[in-house]
Amino acid sequence: SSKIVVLISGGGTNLQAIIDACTDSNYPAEIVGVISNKADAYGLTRAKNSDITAVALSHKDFASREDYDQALIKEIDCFDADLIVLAGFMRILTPSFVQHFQGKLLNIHPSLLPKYQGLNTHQRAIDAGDDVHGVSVHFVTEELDGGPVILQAKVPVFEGDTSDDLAARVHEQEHRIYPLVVKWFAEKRLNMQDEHAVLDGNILPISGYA
Ligand code: 3YE
Repeated sequence: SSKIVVLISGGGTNLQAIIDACTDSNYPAEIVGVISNKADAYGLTRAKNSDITAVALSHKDFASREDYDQALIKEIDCFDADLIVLAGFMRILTPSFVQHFQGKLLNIHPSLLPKYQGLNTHQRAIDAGDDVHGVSVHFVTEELDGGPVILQAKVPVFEGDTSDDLAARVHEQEHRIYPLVVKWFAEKRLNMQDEHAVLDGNILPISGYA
């Protein structure tokens, strides 16, 4: 089965969704390692609870972003991973990192990209008066949140929603669509071809999968 390394910075609820998916014997992937740039991330405990190798690699122990990303490359290469999944990993990756893992890096971003790249996406959707919001899984390229979109899920925005209300609604969708996209990749049905995500030979995103 395909070997996945998951990168986190925090609680790791998307990590847990993928761990749970992997417990199905028909699921075509296994998590071989979890790496956090924060030593106290609860996601590291989730990994250990499931007997997955958990590594803390703090960016604060390195002199530069380039040095940190080189150390991260070394660490990931030890796992011989087929796929690197960013799950609440809050670091901008250097061009050399992205090039090293070209086409093997996924991220999940809490907006309907290309809307609301960057941070505070739920509050920004509320402030804009959007009545639809959502989440995107995309391939990672050098441009932050700018890589080709693979799959999106939409949620309604209701009157009076707080950012936390909306975040909770979006999280439910994250936990559904991220394991699905990882499955496609593990089945070798999904790849990045120049600036497009391609599933079974079709350019994405196609609505109706999730
Ligand atoms: N890197 C590239 N392309 C991408 N990283 C992520 C997606 C993605 C990527 O598509 N090249 C927060 C925004 C980052 C931020 O500025 N972080 C700081 C560190 C903050 C901290 O350590 O607390 C930084 O300098 O990186 C994943 C999402 C990254 C969000």
